[in-house]
Amino acid sequence: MEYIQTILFQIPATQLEQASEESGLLAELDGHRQHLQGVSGFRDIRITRSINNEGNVLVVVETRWADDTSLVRYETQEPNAAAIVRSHEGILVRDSLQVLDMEALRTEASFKQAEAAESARERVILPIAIPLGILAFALLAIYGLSRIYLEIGGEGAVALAAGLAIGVLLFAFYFAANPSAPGWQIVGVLTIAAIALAGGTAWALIEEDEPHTEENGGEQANGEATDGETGGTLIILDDNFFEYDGVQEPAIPVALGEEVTFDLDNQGNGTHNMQVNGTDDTYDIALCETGDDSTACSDPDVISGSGMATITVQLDDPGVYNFRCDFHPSEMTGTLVVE
Ligand SMILES: [Cu+2]
Repeated sequence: MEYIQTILFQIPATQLEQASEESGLLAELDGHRQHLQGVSGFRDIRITRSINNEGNVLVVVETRWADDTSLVRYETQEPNAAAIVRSHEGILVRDSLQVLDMEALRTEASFKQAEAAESARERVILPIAIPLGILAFALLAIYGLSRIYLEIGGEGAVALAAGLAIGVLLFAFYFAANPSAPGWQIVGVLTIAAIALAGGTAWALIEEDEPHTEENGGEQANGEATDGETGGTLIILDDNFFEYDGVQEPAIPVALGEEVTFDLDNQGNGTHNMQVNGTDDTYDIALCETGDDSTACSDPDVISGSGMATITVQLDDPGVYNFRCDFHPSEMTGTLVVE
């Protein structure tokens, strides 16, 4: 906030020369300017004059103060502009002297501060923020899209990629055709794209962490692996063990006489497989081959690290059937229990 004292007075044009002389009113006010520089709270003095309709010279003396205390102190101690003017009362137009104290609503200083802040933002923040934003968006696009494509997989990923490419083309075409399109449209589209991308990435990362049971509808509700329409039940292969329902070297219950398919998820780095033996303890061949009539084998019969496979068994006689990994026959074992 700024406080202003405004002194208005008139001098007849005929007195102007005298007022301008060395010891005249105007010269004295000019000299007062020097004195004010040392006064606390003082900001500025402005002396303006104009000729009015009656041929008198209207003089305005404006002093600006940082606070009202400084202004009050100035007004009550001489020398001050009002006292100087009064000491020359003889040359003034009668009753023309007015002294007004005013309060500034918005100072030029605060205008300048606002302008300075604005230009600092334009000069410094925008040139940094825009490239950083573009970089972040590009990284999100590269990383996020790769996760999303991996999670969707197959034709879905191709369709999504094609859709995105068309979308980007339409976006570029629209803004190329409308160079005067307002900035908020671009920002809006990019913001929506970034939100969708972030959401999709989060979804892909969450999906990735979950075991792949649900996509096959596999259930282990009563602990018994059944098949039919529900699809496969999950067996995890890792370095170097089988895991079923959280248990290693598992004994897996299987329904009698039903065709049962298990999903085999190799979560290890090593190569594994699964071969189910008959009720005797011999495995016919070292590495099982799908289609061999005496053993059930994973399909494919070699599952490299992070790979997936299935195995289908139909066990018509009750009993305990051994299974193993042909690559780690002593470590990786388990049983299918048919009752
Ligand atoms: Cu193995």
